[in-house]
Amino acid sequence: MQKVWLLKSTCEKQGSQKRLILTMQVEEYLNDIAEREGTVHLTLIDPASQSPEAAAEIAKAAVAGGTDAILIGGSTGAGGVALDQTLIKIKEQVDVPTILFPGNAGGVSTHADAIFFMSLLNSRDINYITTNQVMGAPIVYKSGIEPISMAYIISEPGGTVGWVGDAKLIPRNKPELAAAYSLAGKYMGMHYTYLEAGSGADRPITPETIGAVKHVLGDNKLIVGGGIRDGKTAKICADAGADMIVTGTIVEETDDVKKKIEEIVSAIKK
Ligand code: 1GP
Repeated sequence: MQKVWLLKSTCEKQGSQKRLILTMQVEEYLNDIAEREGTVHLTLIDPASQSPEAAAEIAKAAVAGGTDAILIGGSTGAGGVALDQTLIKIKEQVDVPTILFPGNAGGVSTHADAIFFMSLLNSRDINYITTNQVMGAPIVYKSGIEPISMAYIISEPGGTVGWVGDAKLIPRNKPELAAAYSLAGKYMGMHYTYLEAGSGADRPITPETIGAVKHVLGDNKLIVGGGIRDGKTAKICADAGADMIVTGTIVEETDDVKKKIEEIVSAIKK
């Protein structure tokens, strides 16, 4: 089935009410895929890891492999000109949504379609819980990019983002702690929950933790990322309750992005 998705801003420029009716906002687009296809696949591209042109080639191959949207962000060096140029080049090559996954307020760019507007709930540092959000919110407001509210929770091993975000890492064998944080995020009105093991983690979030979190979230969507490198692992996470799977490191490591993404996507879709 063709994915009907068109930017609201594009529609407004066209001034067409009819097109507006056909428009899906990014959150609705993701939720729709989760319902129809079982699981969403998101490809994470860090603007600090390659040139904007190389990032655009990765995005194009990932979309050819079946990814549903491109996440753009990173913990260090992922803002400014590199971020803007990466988004511009990616948008020249693909028509799936581009979603910011910011490490701080510097990770906001007006060139994206949406932003995971997230709070790192298990940080010890107020900067990652509310202060960066306060700094970034006016930019999001003025740009018109779509904010998608999200609870961000980092589990062991946590990687760079765990260190940068000063996270009180959820122990791998304590699913009830991850569930309690997720429930708190849901009760505070966050639509999405992202369980993060850290980019390049040697192991992903456990199925027990994913299952415990999804159990309390109910219809709220659960994103799982960090350390997912093959279709089999992605399927274990999806079967445990993940509505969306994020992979990033594999597109930096593989020689054949399209084939690798196809492997993951075919394992997690109905
Ligand atoms: C990192 O969860 C994402 O924020 C992706 O992790 O790079 O290990 O795929 P990987």
